[in-house]
Amino acid sequence: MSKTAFITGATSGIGKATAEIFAKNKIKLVICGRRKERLLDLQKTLAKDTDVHVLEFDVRDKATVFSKIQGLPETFRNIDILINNAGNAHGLDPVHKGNTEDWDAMIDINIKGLLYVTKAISPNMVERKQGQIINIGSISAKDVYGGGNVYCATKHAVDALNKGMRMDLSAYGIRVAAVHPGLVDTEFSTVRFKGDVERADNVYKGFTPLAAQDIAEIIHFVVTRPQHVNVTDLLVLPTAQASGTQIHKEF
Ligand code: NDP
Ligand code: 8X3
Repeated sequence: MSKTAFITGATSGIGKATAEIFAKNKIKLVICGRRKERLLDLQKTLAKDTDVHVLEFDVRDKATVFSKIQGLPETFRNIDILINNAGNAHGLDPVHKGNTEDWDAMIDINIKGLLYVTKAISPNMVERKQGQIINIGSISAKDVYGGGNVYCATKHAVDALNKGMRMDLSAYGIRVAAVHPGLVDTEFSTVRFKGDVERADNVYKGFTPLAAQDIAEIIHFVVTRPQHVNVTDLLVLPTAQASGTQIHKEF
């Protein structure tokens, strides 16, 4: 019987690439995000390979997160794989110049949103004694760079939650793991720099960054290990990136 995966942040980047590779491998999908048109387009593309249900919501909206997940149709209600991927950086300001709205957005999306979705889905996994949760962290969960203050703090929180969730859920046969990417060329920097595409493109110049597909393939590897194998914590960097702060660029 095919598994069902629930992917947050499936409208672009890592989440979308993961949906694509899961679909090719006949995993049923619930794809989520705020941009409904993109979700519907993706549903149309992937429907040739698997069953896809679209769920449009903002992970910050607690009531909607719970009502949408509780309202899933019967055939999509038992989630086997949760990919906690939705998230972004907002701004790169030093702390004394920080924009408190950016801070709220990152804390509310990257930490609280991930928790709401997990709380809405994990009780069913516990009841069925079956499930796998992949939390998308970051090199910023392990390292910190100037201007990364609050974003890095949210990803350090994801790292801690990943360990804590595993402690809470392993007794029920539920696998919890984190994949921590380095620089991946997605819409991430465009969001961080509030639509300044030129500044965003510069982040990925002078070296070969990871592509969303690189991370999606690794996520697929993790979820296809046998039940007794839990790949708990994976840091995946572009070869040119040695740490959160050291990237070898050539122009
Ligand atoms: P993208 O900007 O391409 O994708 C972000 C996704 O998150 C989108 O689908 C977006 O959907 C969704 N999202 C953002 N805010 C919300 C919200 N409030 N409610 C619901 N969905 C939301 O970036 P990436 O693919 O790169 O990022 C995915 C994850 O990977 C993030 O957690 C990020 O922190 C992490 N990461 C990224 C790295 C990189 O270098 N790119 C490196 C390490 C980690 P929509 O806007 O439609 O709601
Ligand atoms: C995204 C990678 O280095 O911009 O988490 O924080 S980085």
